[in-house]
Amino acid sequence: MPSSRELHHEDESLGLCTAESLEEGFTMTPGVEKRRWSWKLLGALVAAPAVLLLGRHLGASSKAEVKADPLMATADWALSRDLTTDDNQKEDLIREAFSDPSFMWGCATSAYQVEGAWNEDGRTPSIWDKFTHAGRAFKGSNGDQACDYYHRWQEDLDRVAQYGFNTYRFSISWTRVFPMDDQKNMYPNEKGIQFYKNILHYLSKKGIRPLVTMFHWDLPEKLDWLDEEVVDYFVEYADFLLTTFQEVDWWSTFNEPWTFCTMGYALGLHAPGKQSKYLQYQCGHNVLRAHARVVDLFRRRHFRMGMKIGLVLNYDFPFPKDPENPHDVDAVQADAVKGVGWFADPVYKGDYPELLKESLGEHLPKFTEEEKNLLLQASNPIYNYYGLNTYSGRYVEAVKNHSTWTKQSFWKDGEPIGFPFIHAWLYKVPQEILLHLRWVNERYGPPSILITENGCSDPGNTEYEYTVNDWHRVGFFRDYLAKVAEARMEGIPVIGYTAWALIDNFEWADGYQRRFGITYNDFGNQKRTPKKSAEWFQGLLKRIQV
Ligand code: GBH
Repeated sequence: MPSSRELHHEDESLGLCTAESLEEGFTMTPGVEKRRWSWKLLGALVAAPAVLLLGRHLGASSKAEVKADPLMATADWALSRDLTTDDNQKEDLIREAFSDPSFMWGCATSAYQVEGAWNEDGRTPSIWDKFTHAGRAFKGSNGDQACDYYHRWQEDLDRVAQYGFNTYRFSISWTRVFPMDDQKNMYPNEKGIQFYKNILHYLSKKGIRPLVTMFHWDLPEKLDWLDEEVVDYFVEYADFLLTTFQEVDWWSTFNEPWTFCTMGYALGLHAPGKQSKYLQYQCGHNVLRAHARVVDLFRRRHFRMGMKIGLVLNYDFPFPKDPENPHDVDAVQADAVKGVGWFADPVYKGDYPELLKESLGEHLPKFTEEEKNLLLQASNPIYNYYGLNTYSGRYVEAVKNHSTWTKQSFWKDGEPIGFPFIHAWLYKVPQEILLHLRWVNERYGPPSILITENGCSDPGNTEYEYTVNDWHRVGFFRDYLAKVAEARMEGIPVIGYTAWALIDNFEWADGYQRRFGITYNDFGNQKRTPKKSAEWFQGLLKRIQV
């Protein structure tokens, strides 16, 4: 991999990724560098309308070369959009809006997705070991080795530093540090603890702030989110973490309860693989109880000034399928209340939203008065932040003009809502992050918002050359960040942004077929290569002087 000096040298041409370079990501024609430079020069000289025309022309002339790509029809559509705005202006905007040196710039991983070493040094199995060993992930893949980060973490953290980030988000593997025996007793595991101690020590040496997730889906195999006892177990585990890792100031309890409850208990596509109509609400209920109790414990026993604890919620903000239809417009609100409000209303308002109560009736569990009070404490502005994960945009429509029965889709009139990275769910819609931030800010007024995940996979093509020259990802980050910049300028308290992910990793049910990293990983020999997007971040962060 290039040394930091090589990267530094190269980044001179990287901070400024033009529309054409993005286009090159799709065409893969040689001579990228030269054309990019001339484009840059041109861009500096001509006015916006001329740029636009030229861009269109370039887009059209490259059509023949990319015919073979099945994504071309839509890629062309997405590019014509990208070419209508000036990338340099976006980067100027980003630099201006994020000049505050205390802004947290980071990248992220999660334990099961990168660590491997699934049965080493006393780690006991989690529901994801069980699920993948039963062959439930893509092509029977699993996280047994993953990125072998358990043994290679140091070179990976060197990269976090080299790229210029001041923050690193990762999760702790519950059963590595606090395994469970056959009688369901949990006990500290020295070797597992040491692994994270080493990481924390190394990060502190490098001046990188750790942002630690207690739970990113790898539940001990013997537990189940449907049983109430899981709440006590989680509180005991969290108490152990807060006691053992006092060097950590920034915590989050859960990553994406919507996802692990819905995918794990309604759709059955994630561990533990159950399918049902309503069990996800039982899961969510126990997660919320556990969250409230852990924050209470944090407040009473572990809090020092400057410490933070939050919940990380995912959502992709929708657009009305027919903006002229008021029912579709209302459907957007209903969708957001059902998607975000399911978890955020209890934390910021002390109970589930009325809409959810009405539509689910007896299928939605109820909080006791005591639980409601405890939940409200979880959003105390002294330590609370809102952790926001977001990726895609969607259309929603009201079914039979009934705004609370919503249906989602990604296409309209034969066109996708944005460039499709994963047809099932990931489309590039930068505007959604702005609408999403506004909605969260207005409804909950959190003291601060931390964007804990944002990023994209490769759009189908996983060849090495294409994957490493990931201009599509540069374009994704740049466009979303420009929207976050707008949000900052509107006064929305976004205090950090951590890109998903530091490195290509085990993408849950999708196995290794989806690469979300800014660092390429060869899963055969575990050799890492920084992608263009990593170099782009490095250039950007150098200019902002993080
Ligand atoms: C995040 O989830 C996770 O936190 C992270 O671990 C993961 O690597 C990353 O995103 C990339 O996926 O398969 O059509 O049923 C993002 C939210 C919610 C997106 C569930 C995918 C499944 C859609 N995810 N969704 S589908």
